Amino acid sequence: MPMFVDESPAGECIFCKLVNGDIPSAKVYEDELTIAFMDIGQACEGHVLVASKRHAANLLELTPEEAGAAMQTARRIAAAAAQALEPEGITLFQANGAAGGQTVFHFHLHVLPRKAGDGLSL
Ligand code: DGP
Repeated sequence: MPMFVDESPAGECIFCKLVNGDIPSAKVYEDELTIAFMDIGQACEGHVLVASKRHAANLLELTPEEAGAAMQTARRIAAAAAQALEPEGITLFQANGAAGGQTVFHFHLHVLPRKAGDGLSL
């Protein structure tokens, strides 16, 4: 039983379409379990999403292996951003369920390179 409502099950899910290459994305990394691509909204320069390849609505539906792989990928992206963009900080953000601020119901986490006073509110 899912913990929160999955408002975009696998067949209709935009990130599943993106993983399958049915819609375009600016992909920056992929491995067996995860994919990383530029967020369409670019809340800040270098805003990347790390998603599970398998459709899992949120963090609670990931296997421990997928959760570990997602964090490894986030670390890779953060390291690349630190080198390429020289941010002053990096925020990881991850929402679960509509009430938790999630708008795409396929597990992903945000990697946000930050500058002091950038005005980004999460
Ligand atoms: P959240 O609100 O945490 O569920 O984040 C969803 C993010 O997904 C939001 O920052 C915008 C992004 N997004 C939505 N649709 C697309 C898309 O088609 N392509 C890309 N690259 N990002 C998308």
